[in-house]
Amino acid sequence: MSLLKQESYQPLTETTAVLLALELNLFDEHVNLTCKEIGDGNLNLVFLIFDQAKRKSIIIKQALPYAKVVGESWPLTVKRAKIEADALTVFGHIASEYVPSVYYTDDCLAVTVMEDLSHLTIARTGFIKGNNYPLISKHLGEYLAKTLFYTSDYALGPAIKKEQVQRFINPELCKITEDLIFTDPYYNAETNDFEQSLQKDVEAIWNDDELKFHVSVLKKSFLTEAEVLLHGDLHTGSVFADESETKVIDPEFAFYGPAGFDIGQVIANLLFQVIVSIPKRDVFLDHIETVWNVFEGKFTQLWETENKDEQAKSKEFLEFVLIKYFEDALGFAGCELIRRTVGLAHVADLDSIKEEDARLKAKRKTLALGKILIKQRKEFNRIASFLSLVKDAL
Ligand code: SR1
Ligand code: MG
Repeated sequence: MSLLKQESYQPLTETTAVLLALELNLFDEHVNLTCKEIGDGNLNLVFLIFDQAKRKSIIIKQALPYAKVVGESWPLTVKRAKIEADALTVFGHIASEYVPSVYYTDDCLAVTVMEDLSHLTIARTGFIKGNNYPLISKHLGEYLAKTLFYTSDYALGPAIKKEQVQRFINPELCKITEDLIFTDPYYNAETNDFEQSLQKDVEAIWNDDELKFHVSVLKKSFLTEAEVLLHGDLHTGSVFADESETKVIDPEFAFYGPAGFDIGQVIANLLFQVIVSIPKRDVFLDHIETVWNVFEGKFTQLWETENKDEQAKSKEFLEFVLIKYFEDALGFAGCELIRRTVGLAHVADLDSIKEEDARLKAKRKTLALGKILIKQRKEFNRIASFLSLVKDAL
């Protein structure tokens, strides 16, 4: 049976995933392959296929026609597999050192066959275990600068950029973000999921009109500002790392949106460790500072040397753009902090704290910091003043 000749979607099993790998000639004939479904994300199947004899392995990722985290009652098309494959290709050209290699994609089966990164660890998991990845923030700063500059009007020119905007229209996954990040946590939505003991804290959010105004402003930016091609879900579960290497995976939420969104997700997901990991607080504050400083330095260099818009090259305009990205990033980071505490999709940094009092304390700090970032994002236009606020607030 040929999986490649089929013209209809079917979910793979560990057996059919091996057949697909063989049919693609990614391993020698008659090889003995093992396969394990290892997906632990919210949406997809992930098969690790391994040739024990040659110690060679690949990943086959397949989109399911529903959100795995909820089940078949939340249908989704599998179009996101094409968005992810296309985004991996674009980001791979721009920042190959930080993106897994793609070997094959199939829009009908909704699969992406790619490099196995199991020699690395998911950054969130490593951080929770107490590992530090000294280069991760430098790498993420560079990744952000390259992907956010090279996909912008200033690198592509407006005509090609508009073609790219069209290619990456991603309404289904944008709706997930619009609902889960910008809408549901701010009213008594069915999708919300928070601890009973936080009821009063969450109600205070629902009743905070000033906060909801600012979230609407940020949501408007997410809905309407097609600045750059975003990864769209750049949390520490989308990053593999070790001491020397960093790879960004899973760009199925990619679309043209405000640059500060990806930066803000990185900052927020490092802030979870600032909040929960008291002995290592300074390590993660330093990581945040490095992400921004490396991003700013590299983005400035690209802006000055590769900008196609002569008029936009002025120092004043670059400063205006960077301040906007920074303020947006803090606002989006605040939204990420709140939604991971109140909304449907949580993070293990907080939920894995076993002792109830400590966990609730961490979640209350997360909510408080989230509110400050959203409401006061325009008050700190420098990374140092932002970091000193974080230290004071915690
Ligand atoms: C239904 S999907 C829930 C969350 O998982 C993804 O990784 C995104 O963060 C999304 O918000
Ligand atoms: Mg993902």
